[in-house]
Amino acid sequence: MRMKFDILTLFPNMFSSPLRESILGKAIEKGLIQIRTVNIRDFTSDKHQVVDDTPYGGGQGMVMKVEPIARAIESVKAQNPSAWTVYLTPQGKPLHQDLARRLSTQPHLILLCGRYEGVDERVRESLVDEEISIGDYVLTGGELAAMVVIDAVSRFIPGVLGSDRSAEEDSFYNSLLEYPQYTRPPNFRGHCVPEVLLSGNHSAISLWRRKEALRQTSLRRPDLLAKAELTEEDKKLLEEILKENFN
Ligand code: 4FV
Repeated sequence: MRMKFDILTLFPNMFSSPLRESILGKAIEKGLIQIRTVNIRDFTSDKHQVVDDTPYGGGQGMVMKVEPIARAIESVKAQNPSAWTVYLTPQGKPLHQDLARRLSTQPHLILLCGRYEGVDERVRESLVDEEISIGDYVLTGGELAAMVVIDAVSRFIPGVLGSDRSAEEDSFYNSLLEYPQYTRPPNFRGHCVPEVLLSGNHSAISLWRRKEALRQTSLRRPDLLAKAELTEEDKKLLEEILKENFN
């Protein structure tokens, strides 16, 4: 399974290094993912290569023109009509692990990066399949959001995380936060690693990890706990945690 990402942007150089390092860099070398940038300015038709204009009705800032974006999307879809087009915008669906997993089933994603006040509404009406937001804040451009999507989605591609690992084990898997992680030294300035983790008793270790994942989630993201499918054992562990909180 190979996944293709075509990134429509006015700043293709932003993608030169971040996606070439570490796990994603290796995934590209192994041909597991392919990342191409498409410069929207190359699809202007005037000699000044104008990509933005003032908003009808007045107001501050500039709006990205529809024609260059339409031609850019159509140039990619001419090679693959089934490519799925995503516009990164604060008005989009919040990105979360399940959405990233779903997007990873698409063999070819077109990621449209906005700039200025955003794109002409007719782009969203007729050229975009889905809108995604990486968070409730305003960026100067959609490029960083596109990188976040590529990173989160690529982790679901078999072989990207390395043979033994799968994104299925991650945080947010069945929507609990990760349990605490430790490594050598066993004692750092008097702060010791929990005994159970040094015990080699794997059932005790996984029970401890489940309990700590529940504790972290109840403390930091009770909203996630409300959505999690909890087993009877989980509920017993949560009672213990609540008792411990009051002792
Ligand atoms: C954004 C976000 C985001 C809005 C105006 C680009 C900027 C500018 N994209 N999640 N948050 N985009 O802030 O995806 O055009």
